[in-house]
Amino acid sequence: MPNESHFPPSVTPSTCCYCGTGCGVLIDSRDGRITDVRGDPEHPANQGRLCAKGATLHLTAAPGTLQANRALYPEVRTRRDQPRQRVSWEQAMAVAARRFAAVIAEHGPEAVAFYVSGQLLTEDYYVFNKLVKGFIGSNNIDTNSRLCMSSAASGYKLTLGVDAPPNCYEDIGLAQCLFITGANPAAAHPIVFRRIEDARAANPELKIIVADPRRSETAAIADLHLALKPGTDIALYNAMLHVLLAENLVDRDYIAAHTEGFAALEAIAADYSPAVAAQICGIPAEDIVQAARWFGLSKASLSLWCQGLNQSRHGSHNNAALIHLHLATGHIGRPGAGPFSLTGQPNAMGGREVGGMANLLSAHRDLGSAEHRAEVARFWGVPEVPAKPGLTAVQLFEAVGRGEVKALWIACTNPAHSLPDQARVRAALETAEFVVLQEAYGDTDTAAYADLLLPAASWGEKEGTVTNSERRISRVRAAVAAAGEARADWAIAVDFAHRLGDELGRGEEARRLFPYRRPEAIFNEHRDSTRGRDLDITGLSYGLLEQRGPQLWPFPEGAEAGLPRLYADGRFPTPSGRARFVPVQHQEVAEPTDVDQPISLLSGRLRDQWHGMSRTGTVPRLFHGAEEAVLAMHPCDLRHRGLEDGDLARVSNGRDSLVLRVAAVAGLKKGRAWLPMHWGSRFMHGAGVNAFTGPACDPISLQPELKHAPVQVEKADLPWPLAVVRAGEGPDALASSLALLQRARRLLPRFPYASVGLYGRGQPLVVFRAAAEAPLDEAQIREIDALFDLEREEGAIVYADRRRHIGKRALARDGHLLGVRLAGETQALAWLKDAISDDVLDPDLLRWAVAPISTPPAKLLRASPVVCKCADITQAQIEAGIARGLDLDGLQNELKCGTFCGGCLPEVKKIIVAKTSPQAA
Ligand SMILES: Nc1nc2c(c(=O)[nH]1)N[C@H]1C(S)=C(S)[C@@H](COP(=O)(O)OP(=O)(O)OC[C@H]3O[C@@H](n4cnc5c(=O)[nH]c(N)nc54)[C@H](O)[C@@H]3O)O[C@H]1N2
Ligand SMILES: Nc1nc2c(c(=O)[nH]1)N[C@H]1C(S)=C(S)[C@@H](COP(=O)(O)OP(=O)(O)OC[C@H]3O[C@@H](n4cnc5c(=O)[nH]c(N)nc54)[C@H](O)[C@@H]3O)O[C@H]1N2
Ligand code: SF4
Ligand SMILES: [Mo]
Repeated sequence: MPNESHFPPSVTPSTCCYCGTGCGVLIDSRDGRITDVRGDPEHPANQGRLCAKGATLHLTAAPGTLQANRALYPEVRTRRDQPRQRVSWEQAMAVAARRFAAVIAEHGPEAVAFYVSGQLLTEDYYVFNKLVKGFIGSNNIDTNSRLCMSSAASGYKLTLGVDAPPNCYEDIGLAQCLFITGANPAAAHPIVFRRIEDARAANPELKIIVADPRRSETAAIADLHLALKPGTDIALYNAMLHVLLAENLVDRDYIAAHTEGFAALEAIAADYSPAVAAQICGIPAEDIVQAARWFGLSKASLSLWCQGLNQSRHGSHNNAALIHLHLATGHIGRPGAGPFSLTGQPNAMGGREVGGMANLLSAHRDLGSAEHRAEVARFWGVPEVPAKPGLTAVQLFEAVGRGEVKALWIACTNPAHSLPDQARVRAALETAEFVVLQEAYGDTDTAAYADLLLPAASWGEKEGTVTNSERRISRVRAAVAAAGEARADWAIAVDFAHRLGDELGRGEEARRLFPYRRPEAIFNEHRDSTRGRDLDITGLSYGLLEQRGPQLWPFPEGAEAGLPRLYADGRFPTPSGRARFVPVQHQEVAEPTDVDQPISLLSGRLRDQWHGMSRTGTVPRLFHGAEEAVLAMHPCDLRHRGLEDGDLARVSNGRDSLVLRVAAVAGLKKGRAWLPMHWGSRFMHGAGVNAFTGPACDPISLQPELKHAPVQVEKADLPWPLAVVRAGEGPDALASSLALLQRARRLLPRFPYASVGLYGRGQPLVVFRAAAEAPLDEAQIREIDALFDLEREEGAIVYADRRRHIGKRALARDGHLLGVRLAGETQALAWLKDAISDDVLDPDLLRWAVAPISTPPAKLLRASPVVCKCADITQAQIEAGIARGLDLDGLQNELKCGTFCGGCLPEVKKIIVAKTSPQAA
């Protein structure tokens, strides 16, 4: 739908589809194609800034990329051993409705389930939730937010009464003490992190404390880093409370006037002296005292947290223990003060607002409350909402595995990557009688299990709203038509509801409940459901968002603006109006390390990749920070195992085993390891980190303990390496690379260690790495060369040392290298990637690519260092711009360097000074 605002037709304001920061973007489009993306200077969340993921969104919408990677039309398979076939929407939806209706008729409504996502728009989410709870007659709908925000939601409800982060981003600049715990915003919320850096620069008094078992990018800027043992947060926060009490830094008046339950917690805190907690957490007692003092003495203390607290067997109590510190000191409801949970997905908040989880109902209502169920049933005009809670993510897949849930509908999430205990999840998906996958990308790990694939419209193609971490509702707008035959998620759900109604003989009812023709009608219904609730948005409309831009909730009818800060009056939405302290105690992680599995494995995010990489995995430059899944460990832990930085190690536990490259990282304590969560079976051999994680969940939030798994790490004996670098060719080199990447995936299961990815800021490349127990034979090598299209005779340069089983082959055209295969000895890969991508190998030196030496030729024109990571601009490009007479403005306009996150501006300015000052000559 075209936007109706004051922007010229080719610029569409929308919202970034990645993290919960919720940055506004301006999408440039021409002739129905997205050509560029910029930060929206008017959007309050980012004021024009974008991180590298947001800044490369347009690349993921290039026509060649859409063709190579997107799900473009519906596909169905009638037998599991056959591939899916293309069908019409008519056929696809008929199959879906028939199969679901048959299961419901035979086994009842609880034999079907929906597993959806915090990346759906609010309107999509609303329809799915109503479909299940208001029409199908069960509560079997849960979402990936169960893996993400459910402990934050239950932590807020336990203490403050409702699920509402009480702060806004402005508070970051107003705080005197920032307590960042279990969060790495430098990578996971980069534009929030820019605000933290700005606050640091503007206020020399600001204290930043980071609690994280590893020295993350965020910890690097902290005044105090508490490298606590994984899973020991409650002991740390209780001990901080102990110090606050001992040093009289609590606010007794606030506690007396606005809270209840403090006495019980005070008694518990007495047991958590800094010395006791120091033992549990493995950090110095003085550091705990220092953290408590800074927190208690500052005029305004703000906590920021995310998965380090939530993804825990005691995630709800982790959250409560942290929120206690704010309640005990009165650091809440004031500018710069409060417990501010960062949300992960772009619309995790919207999902919570529409009640899109197995135990929730619309507008922050609870399924457990008969009154709330009756209110929602009345609002929807249905006889009742069933009382029995639905299955939550982990339970749901267990029920699928037991055959209790027979038909499963998955939308906008990739459970064969992101759920814990992958072997069981994948077995469950095999067991299911009928799996529908509603996806924008047709080749995710989950797609392998889909009997029916429904192509979904995605970023840049769909309309609706999302809510970010600070409760701000933004419009998401379409700049172009959906790729192929893809349809908007809400529209698929509405169509399905009508057809299921027909199959069940309830067609009229379905049309009455789901009359929507546009997302705006859904938004309006959702809005009306919030009347009188804590998140009342009855004052909002698409029109108002259009005119006045994104707005914070609550925004009730008649309000002038949303509320930036909740609880300023000290009244809380609990029955007594008081916030609650919860008696929380330290507990062990579900699966502690032991002698057989002595390493505690942590997992999380890298700045430039998004979850299962369906979208970010199509952008070569987003691989530059990390080309493969690398396990970080302390150098001593590696040395004990006979490993060095860059070696291959076998990582295993009772669940599975994977071969990974290791990196020596001194910032990680001994006994801990860190693995990014992004790589799954499409980019490596094996399921990725969730091969190792277990299904234990928090008893209140039912969020699984994804952050911790015990593993063993040993040297892998795979002496025969293989590496292939291959450039894309033809008019759309990226599309050609993506097609090659797809083909290369077939090789992944064949090697005990294998990894594939993209690379390159000039020519896009596919890079494949593998290692084997024995040398590859001729036939294997020929097959690999054929797969990468390296077997052509013309332009081939070969080197073979049969005795040492080393074989290399390069392919060139017109003096330019197109690709190289290295077998038996692969060190040249390190420089070949840049030499091919940047095309900087002198034509007379092509033979160097296969030479039995690993160093690059001296005449290799060295690649210039990247200065602006977001726009991917090198020092040489900036210098060339300056030589052409460009100043900072000119460079920013032409090259876009420094216009996204702004992090490189000091460096760019330095280069300008160096090149333009009189001494520079
Ligand atoms: N680039 C990028 N950004 C993203 C995403 C992405 O995929 N890529 N995903 C988005 C989503 S959905 C989410 S939920 C957020 C997640 O955002 P974050 O939670 O900030 O990111 P993570 O890397 O998952 O974990 C944060 C930190 O928790 C630490 N940690 C682990 N165990 C513990 C513990 O026991 N206690 C404490 N205190 N800390 C611990 C880890 O070492 C890690 O540094 O990121 C969002 N932003
Ligand atoms: N070990 C470990 N595991 C984790 C985590 C961790 O830190 N450690 N983090 C957990 C957390 S916090 C989260 S949020 C999950 C995330 O896990 P997932 O939800 O599995 O992650 P994504 O890869 O983002 O999956 C979203 C899918 O939706 C598709 N998609 C994109 N746009 C659209 C659209 O508009 N419509 C539809 N229908 N599909 C679309 C994408 O192609 C993608 O495949 O992972 C969890 N798993
Ligand atoms: S911080 Fe980056 S990924 Fe997150 S919304 Fe902003 S641009 Fe998108
Ligand atoms: Mo998340």
